[in-house]
Amino acid sequence: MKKFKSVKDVFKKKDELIEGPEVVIVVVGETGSGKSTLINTITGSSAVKIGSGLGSLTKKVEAVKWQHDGRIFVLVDTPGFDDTELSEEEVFSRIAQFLQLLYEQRILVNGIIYLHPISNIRMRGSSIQMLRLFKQLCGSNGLRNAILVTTMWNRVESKEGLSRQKRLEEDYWKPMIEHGSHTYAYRGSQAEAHEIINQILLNQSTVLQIQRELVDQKRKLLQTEAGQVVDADLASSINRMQERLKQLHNLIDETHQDAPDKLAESEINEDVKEYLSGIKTMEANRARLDDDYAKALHALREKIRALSQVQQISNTDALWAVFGAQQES
Ligand SMILES: Nc1nc2c(ncn2[C@@H]2O[C@H](COP(=O)(O)OP(=O)(O)O)[C@@H](O)[C@H]2O)c(=O)[nH]1
Ligand SMILES: [Mg+2]
Repeated sequence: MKKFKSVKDVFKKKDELIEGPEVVIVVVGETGSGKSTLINTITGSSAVKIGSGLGSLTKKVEAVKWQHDGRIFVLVDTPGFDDTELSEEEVFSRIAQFLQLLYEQRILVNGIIYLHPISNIRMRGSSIQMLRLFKQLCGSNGLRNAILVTTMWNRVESKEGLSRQKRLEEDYWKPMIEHGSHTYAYRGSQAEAHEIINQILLNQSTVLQIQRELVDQKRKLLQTEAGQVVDADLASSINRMQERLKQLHNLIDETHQDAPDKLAESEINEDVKEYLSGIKTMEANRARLDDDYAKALHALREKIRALSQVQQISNTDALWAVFGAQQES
């Protein structure tokens, strides 16, 4: 006689992290680093739009389904943290929403690709910041599934590129490599893009640190390690603006004492107004971030639920659909 499963077994089954049928690969990196191009090269299509170099194109987290070698891949395009229109916290929030919804459905991430243009002459402050955020998104376990990929090799002299790559590996990327991240110098061919995919297929799929924090530990967005990085950024931007405001006030005093100049004074006053309103907006955004995140997440969950009911598809397929997954084969 077939025995019923014990309650414990049923629960174990439910909570078990099973490797889904899809291989999930998330692509991140600064705007213009070639994220969308890489995804299109992998799939051999033009599923995602490529930037012209002015401003950024991918505003949303965008999933592309791709069938290859009898497997289904989901390649996830993301906006850069340095987006021209979206704030860093908004981009972070959108990526976190996607990752949270993914893990709520117990879908694990197989690989996370971090793109860095080798054509960048120096590591800019924003690149260092982005790297810091990336490390905290992944956490030390997740970093094993990260591939740090340099792009834009045809924009640098080979020798120079190699010396920059060496510098990255020995310096900025070192802690990540020590945690098991791989590196790849990507010169743009499809064969190389598929090598990156093959490297990812060797990974055991993983839960990223931010997913554990948001879902298992029920932390608020700003209380996650990555959230703390973003919050510190926000705080320092506000500080910088307040410093500038102080300087403007001093300037007004000086202008007033030296030679009262109404025109100069009113111009400075305009600047003061601008800074004040900028500071106010940033402070309000910072205070609202956790609530906005919860609201956006709730709306997305509802959307997924409704779509799965209406179209009679699984929650997972509805999740892909909500994030715009188009089928590329
Ligand atoms: N030279 C060179 N250009 C690239 C490479 N990858 C992308 N591009 C170009 O860089 C620009 C930005 O690429 P895109 O994929 O939209 O970057 P994203 O913002 O990270 O998605 C586009 O004009 C691409 O054609 C590359 O490996 N080498
Ligand atoms: Mg893009």
